[in-house]
Amino acid sequence: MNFTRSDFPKGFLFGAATSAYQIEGHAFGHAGRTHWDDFAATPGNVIRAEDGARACDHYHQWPADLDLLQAANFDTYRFSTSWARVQPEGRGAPNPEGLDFYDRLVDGMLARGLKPAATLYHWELPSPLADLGGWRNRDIADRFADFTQILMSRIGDRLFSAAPINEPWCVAWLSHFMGFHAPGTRDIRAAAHAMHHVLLAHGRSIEVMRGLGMKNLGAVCNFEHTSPADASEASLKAAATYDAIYNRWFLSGIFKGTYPAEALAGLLPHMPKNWQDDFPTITQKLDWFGLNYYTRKLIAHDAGPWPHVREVEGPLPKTQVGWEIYPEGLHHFLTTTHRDYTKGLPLFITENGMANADVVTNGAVNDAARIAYLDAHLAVTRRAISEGVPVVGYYTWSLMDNYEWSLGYEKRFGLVHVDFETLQRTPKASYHALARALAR
Ligand code: IFM
Repeated sequence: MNFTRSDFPKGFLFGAATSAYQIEGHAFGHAGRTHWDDFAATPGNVIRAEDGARACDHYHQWPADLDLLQAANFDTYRFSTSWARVQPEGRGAPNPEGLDFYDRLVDGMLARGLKPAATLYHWELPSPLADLGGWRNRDIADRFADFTQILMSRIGDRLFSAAPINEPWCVAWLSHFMGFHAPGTRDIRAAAHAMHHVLLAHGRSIEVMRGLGMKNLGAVCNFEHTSPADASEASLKAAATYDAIYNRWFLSGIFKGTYPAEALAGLLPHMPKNWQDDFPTITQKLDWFGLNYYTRKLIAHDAGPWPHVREVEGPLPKTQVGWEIYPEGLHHFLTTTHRDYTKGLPLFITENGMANADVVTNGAVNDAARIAYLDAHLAVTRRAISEGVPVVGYYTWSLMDNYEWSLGYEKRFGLVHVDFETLQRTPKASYHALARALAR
């Protein structure tokens, strides 16, 4: 790595991130069924129909996984909690084993000097709630508030930070308009409802956590740098629409109490009733904001129906999932988020990393490409800090290879290699490089 801890401001936090369904093993501990189990069981949705039943078996192997975080000299660990593990039916009686698991996990982090950074929802919606319409149904916000109350009454007293929902764009747009993630819906009305309800649920959850006296509450959104693929007026407009749906909808909702005009141009007729009345709940005060950033997109005009957007393949080097490597995009979002929306609120980079076709050779994994990727993104982070952007921490995605949703287990984002036959963990060169850079 081309940096050490001392190149960052004192107190800057380094961590790694994971999520519940991607690592835990959902078949264990009497967790309830989730819409990802259903989506994966439907032919054509997920490579080889793989699901999160066993994943990395973190449910049993968590002490060793936390040891890996500690040995890498991380300060903090961003993990998520499974709604269906805590409330198998999505409402009603909690599962004591689920609550005990997260209780032990948080204590395990504290025992190792790791600050627990929790995200309540990272996509595994309990199936019984999906049956009721899931994110299309306004009631989900109240059910999510109940889940927040149950879980945070148990672990909220020991968390460093908490955020309700990971990447609302994926929860709403990717899953209800594009249909690439569970529930695999392709319906503009469902998408418009989900785009709003996900923010309403965010607001209700923040209200509950404030009510419990919790501190350091934030939100985590994902961003894709967007440029027009050509100089035509139509492609400029298409790129602005893409940017509004992907990057500005959630920021505007949370920090301005409005939605961008370019997105409402298509979604307005499909919005839930009286949606404007929910902004007092959605715009709850936050203590920090988290950005997940990986790549950029080139967007051209598409002649089909609204939103008239088409992705065009770009020329930059790509990761194992075909995403262009474009660190400047991270600098762009750090500066514009601070300038236009968060205005001084501490910012975290809550996810950043790359998929690479890593193989174990003689017990080692040489992922030089990942080291370069992390280095380049941390360099633009330092630049943003030197320009006055209040970035206070960086989490890399991910601690270990895991279930990459509809791409199954073959795309590897981890600092630690996981053999999905034996579940053996092998720290990669990037893990060792980070551990050296972060040595205290
Ligand atoms: O694996 C995902 C994660 O669940 C959410 N953010 C992006 C990662 C890589 O695709």
